[in-house]
Amino acid sequence: MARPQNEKLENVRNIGIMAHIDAGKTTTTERILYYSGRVHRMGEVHEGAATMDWMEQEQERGITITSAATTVFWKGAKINIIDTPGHVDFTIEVERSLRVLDGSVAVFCSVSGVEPQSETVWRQADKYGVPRICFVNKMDRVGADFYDAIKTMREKLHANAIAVHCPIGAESEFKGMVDLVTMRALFFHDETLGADWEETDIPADLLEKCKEMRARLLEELATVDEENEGFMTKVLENPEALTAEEIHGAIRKGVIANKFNPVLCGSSFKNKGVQQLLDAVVNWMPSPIDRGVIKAHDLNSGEEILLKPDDDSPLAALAFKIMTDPYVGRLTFVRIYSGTLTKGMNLINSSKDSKERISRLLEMHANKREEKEAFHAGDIAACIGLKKASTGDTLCSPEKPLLLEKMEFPEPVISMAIEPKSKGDREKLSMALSALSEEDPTFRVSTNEETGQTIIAGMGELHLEILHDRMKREFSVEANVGKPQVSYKETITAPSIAKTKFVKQSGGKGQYAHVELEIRPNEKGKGIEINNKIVGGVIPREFIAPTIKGIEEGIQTGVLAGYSLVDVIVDIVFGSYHDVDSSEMSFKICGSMALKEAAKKAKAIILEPIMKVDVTTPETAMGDVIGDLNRRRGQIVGQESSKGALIIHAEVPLSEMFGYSTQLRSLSSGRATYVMEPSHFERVPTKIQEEIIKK
Ligand SMILES: Nc1nc2c(ncn2[C@@H]2O[C@H](COP(=O)(O)OP(=O)(O)OP(=O)(O)O)[C@@H](O)[C@H]2O)c(=O)[nH]1
Ligand SMILES: [Mg+2]
Repeated sequence: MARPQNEKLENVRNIGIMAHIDAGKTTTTERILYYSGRVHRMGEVHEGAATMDWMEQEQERGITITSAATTVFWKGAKINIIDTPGHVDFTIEVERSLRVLDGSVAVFCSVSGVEPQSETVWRQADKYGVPRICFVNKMDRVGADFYDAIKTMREKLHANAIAVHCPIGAESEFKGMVDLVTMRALFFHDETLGADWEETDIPADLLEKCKEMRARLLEELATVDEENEGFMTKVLENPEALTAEEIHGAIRKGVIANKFNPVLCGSSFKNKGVQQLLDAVVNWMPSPIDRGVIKAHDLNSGEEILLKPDDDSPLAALAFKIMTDPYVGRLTFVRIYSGTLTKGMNLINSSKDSKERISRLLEMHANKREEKEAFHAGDIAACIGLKKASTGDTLCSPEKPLLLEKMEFPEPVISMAIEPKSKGDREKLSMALSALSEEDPTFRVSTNEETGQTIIAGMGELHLEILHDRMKREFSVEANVGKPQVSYKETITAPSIAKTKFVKQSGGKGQYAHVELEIRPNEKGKGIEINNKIVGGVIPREFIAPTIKGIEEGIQTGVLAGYSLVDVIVDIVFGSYHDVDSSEMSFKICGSMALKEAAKKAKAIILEPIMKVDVTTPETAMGDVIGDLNRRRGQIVGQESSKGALIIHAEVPLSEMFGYSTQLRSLSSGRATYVMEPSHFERVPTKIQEEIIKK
């Protein structure tokens, strides 16, 4: 099925909007919907009316919880936009979006500049090499300082952040901006909600400043693209002669090469600068072609291949989000890297080795949808009909099975027990838990072996609170939850082996399974790897999957204190079976026993989540704050002063952070604040490990 003309690949932009909480991502996206004609009324976040924040909980709390995708058309380009949440508990939404996007708009508040979560999302974008443009929002707020915001980007993010706008006025006097490429001033009309603006010469009092800023911009562009001698010569000899096209070309090149971050200004709430941001996305952000080829593993030849974003190439799509939609059921969002996806198509889910069929295809506008016959390379599509696909799975055609690079998910750090309020809720609860954990790879459900309790784990208290609330509203389940606890992990520190037999003879058909495993520590953060190294069919093929299932179950419950194991490599190396007595069940049990036996001998240890904590405090309370962090086993990793306050950066075990807000308030007479987010897992001190095991 041919691609529509206005959706030519070079005109497609897949972008994300990311920032610290409350920077104005959703408000900006709402304005984009309005100006591009997608909606005819502006939805305001604080009135609970934002189109993008469509979940009830989002509207009530005025925050984004789940990333939402939408598509708009602007100046001949098709822009797929994903609005992400800023709250740290929902970091997976940013992570999975960055994995499938080609570019990103980083939004900053003009008053605070770079905030802790801006740093986190910036690093995430670095990890995926996603090109970024910067938007300094909220120029209308008291204390707005465009130049200071840029300074913090350069210092804290090491971004090559250079202004392409010069704001006209600030705070309540913010009127618009000078475009440093065209050297024209833009004044927005409040009467038409910013839909119109007037273009004039640069006001006399800003002319000198704009000339300087433009010179700085051109100079930087010349160094970013040293190969373009023509550009460099013009910048040096006759900058006036440079055309807007030439400058746009240089900016685009710098952005796509990840060497340059143009900075725009505006106020989404006051309807200023959003159309210019859209122009920037079209002019400077990469199309899927610019992002180039991506790697895949060809399952027929076993070789690595490179995929071009080409409609006629073999299909390769990555599932990056599962959503249960109240109207259409299970939706799987995919990014198509190559090939064409059509309605009714039969597919292979190569990550799960299963067959799937697409029954319908949808283009999403927040939670509204438009039915489509086909999607093409470079597109983002919502599919209905996929039963088994989960986040990170590869979908491809049966003729050419291939596997895209895996997605990595952070481990949950907080857990709590959950139980149905009544017998009637029991079944509904387990359905709700499985649906919610399918949507969210950072939400895990397990059973405590000793107590039989169901345990849910997630990225923070807000995360679990929202999920608990969703169970009630979307699945009508009443459940009681326990106190939040630290979600520890276990791992091994030495290699070991197990030779395990599971034999039961009690008259009639018995049980027989024999599994030998070799296990060893995996690299930190690399997760679990289970390899089948059986040769000569000593364990027959049909018993391998149950054996792996058993091993996975063993991994779930660990060996020291019931916490799941991480970062372990397991090789299944040998075994035997019995013609009559062996069954899938006996191999599953044996796999689990063998794993536990091996792990017990492999010097297991307990790991605890360490939080990155940033405390902003008046200098007078500094000593007390640091002393207190030290008592909490915290490590101070840095400090800086910012606008008369001191920011202390520390790493502190999560187990020591319960009740911190109350303590911090009393240490600083209510003047200090803090934010924290999960950083990594670390071995707990021996004494504490003993206490955890005793409990
Ligand atoms: N003064 C002013 N307020 C703004 C501006 N943009 C957004 N806001 C307000 O800031 C608050 C947060 O805006 P959102 O758009 O929800 O921010 P967000 O980045 O999507 O927040 P999360 O999704 O929760 O991380 C809302 O009350 C907005 O009305 C702006 O340009 N100026
Ligand atoms: Mg939002």
